[in-house]
Amino acid sequence: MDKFPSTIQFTGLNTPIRAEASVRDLVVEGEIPPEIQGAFFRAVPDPAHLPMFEDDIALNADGMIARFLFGDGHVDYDIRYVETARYLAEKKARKALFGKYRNPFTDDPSVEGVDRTVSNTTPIWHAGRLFMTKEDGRAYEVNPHTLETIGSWDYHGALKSQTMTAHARIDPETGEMFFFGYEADGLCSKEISYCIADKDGNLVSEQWFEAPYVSAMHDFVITEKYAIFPLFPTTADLDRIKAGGPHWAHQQDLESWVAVMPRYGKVEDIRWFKGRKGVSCFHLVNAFDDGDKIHMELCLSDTNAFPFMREAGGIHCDQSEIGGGLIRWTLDMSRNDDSIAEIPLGPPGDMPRLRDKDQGRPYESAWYLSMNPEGGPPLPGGPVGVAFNALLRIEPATGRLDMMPLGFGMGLNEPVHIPARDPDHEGWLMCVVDRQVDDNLFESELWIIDAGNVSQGAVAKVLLPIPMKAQVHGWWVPADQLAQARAGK
Ligand code: V55
Ligand code: FE
Repeated sequence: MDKFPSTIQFTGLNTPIRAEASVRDLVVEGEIPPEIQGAFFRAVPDPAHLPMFEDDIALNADGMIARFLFGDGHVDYDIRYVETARYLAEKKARKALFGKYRNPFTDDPSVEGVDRTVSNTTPIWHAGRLFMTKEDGRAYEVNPHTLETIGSWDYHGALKSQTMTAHARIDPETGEMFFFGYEADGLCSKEISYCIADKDGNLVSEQWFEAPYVSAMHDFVITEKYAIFPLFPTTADLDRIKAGGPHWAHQQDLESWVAVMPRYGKVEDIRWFKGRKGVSCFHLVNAFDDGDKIHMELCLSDTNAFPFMREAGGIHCDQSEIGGGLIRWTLDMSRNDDSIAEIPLGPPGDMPRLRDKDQGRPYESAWYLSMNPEGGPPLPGGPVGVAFNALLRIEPATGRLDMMPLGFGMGLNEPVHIPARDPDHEGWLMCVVDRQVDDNLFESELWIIDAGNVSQGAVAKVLLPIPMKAQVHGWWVPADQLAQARAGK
């Protein structure tokens, strides 16, 4: 291959940029609220080399860690590759050696046994350390000050699971981090690990249980009482993978499941609830206890949102035809049946953002990305292939919905939430907004939005002088926590 493929996975907002860069003193339009002091870390998949296969996908690209650093009226930007074992092996060879997404049988034989995770999904901050995560492997620790990679993270040798989710949940009161890993002991294993790290970052619990099928378990939720693991029927098959095929295929006629256990309990006490057939969900907003009931809010769709996961399962439909919405599932722990009650809360969308303090608790509002019916055709890019063009604020208890619609030719990436000092103020959201200016040419800005008043639009915009490739997830770290960080000391 002598050029990047001309598919959606490598064009539009997915156009490889590959530049490690630093820009100081970005130009700001409007006034950044002075209480915004800290770092907005972003995970950006960007292939360092031409891929081995023409049909490669954005989820398979090397992870870059980007940071917008806010302090004393200045905003600086940095982006660096996460130097995974895979990145370093390919850097040395000056070409791709790892083949298809999550298929080691397509790799160059020279890298057999080398950790093939790409750390491209979520920057996670816990106990003064920054991690870059990808659900097919362990996290990599990154120095939050220099963005240098420190190395693969195994909790000082304590972690047995070979994988760790990109969606950990941190309890706002105890400071514990709850997480899991699927395919915990190898490719296509049904083993799921469930782990707790204490507020100081020590692994204090790791238990394993078996899934009914190997599922692409992207996210999970906690409440004050429970840990809750939803499984949707996008499944892996070792024979298919050995034959060089795709890791995942969606199965429209298979049930979804929800595994529930006391969050400090034993995996032997797991109760399984049965969900609708064929549905798919990558992200949940939150979950909380309500007496004996558990409510959980999911960005649910009728089928898998990723075209290549649908097509591998023989499902052919247009992206715009997929139904779904923000849905509440309720499980009744006092009843002796495995059914799930369901009510709609909002229009289809994804990339939800919750205030950190609301994790696992009843909450008044949250935000997610959706489509503006008047925004014109969506910008091409991102892992699914189309960018969202509206930001929604929802109040699950009242049903109130507010929208920040974007105009024609614009798209946005997942926001982070920054709490305000004033307890009556909902805080701020910050997200990169892209605008198409020419054929395959985009300009981006970082928008700061009043979280309680999204329909008003941005209160300040940071102008970005270099192109931004589509982000996956982000994380906000306040300045005082950064200053106390261990790494780099
Ligand atoms: C997702 C993202 C991934 C992945 C699997 O958003 C699922 C869903 C960025 O990588 O590998
Ligand atoms: Fe995700």
